[in-house]
Amino acid sequence: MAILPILTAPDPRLKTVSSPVDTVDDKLRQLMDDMCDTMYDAPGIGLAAIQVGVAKRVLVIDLQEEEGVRNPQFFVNPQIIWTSSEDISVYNEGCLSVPEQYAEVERPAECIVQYLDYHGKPQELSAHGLMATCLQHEMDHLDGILFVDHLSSIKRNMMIRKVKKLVKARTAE
Ligand code: GNR
Ligand code: NI
Repeated sequence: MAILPILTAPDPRLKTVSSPVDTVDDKLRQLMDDMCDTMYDAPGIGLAAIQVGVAKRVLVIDLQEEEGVRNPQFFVNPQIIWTSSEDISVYNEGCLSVPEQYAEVERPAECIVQYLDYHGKPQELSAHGLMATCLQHEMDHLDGILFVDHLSSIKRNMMIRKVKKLVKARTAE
């Protein structure tokens, strides 16, 4: 178990297109466990491997709907096979790699995703609400996309500038 450092924008590594995982083995489960610890420590409701510098198509989500009850869900090589085209939702998103910045992002309200679970077993999940938003936010990370990339360049640059300042202030502490 380990808490890993989270990369922040504009770290170029966050723009990496992550590679598919070959096999879900103990080494990968170790990474998933560490990602889980890192997500709870942050705290956040999701984390993609690239946020801790590992360019693999792996993510963990725990919406923490029930207080004090942990329910991490692991997604290896996730693929969105369907998104709603009419039904769009707007959510005030944040990101651990863009700390303390929030903005409304429009995304399909529903999606269906195929993936391998913690044990390498193929699964399919039909998601709506926060789960659908979070899944799409995390899957964007696997393709090197941050939520600020969905905003105007003015808003994006402003947020990146604020993050730089924040990170600089933190390291000066
Ligand atoms: O903790 C997080 N909260 C969140 C809120 C709205 C939409 C997406 C998210 S994911 C974010 C954690 C994170 O940065 N995951 O990549
Ligand atoms: Ni994020």
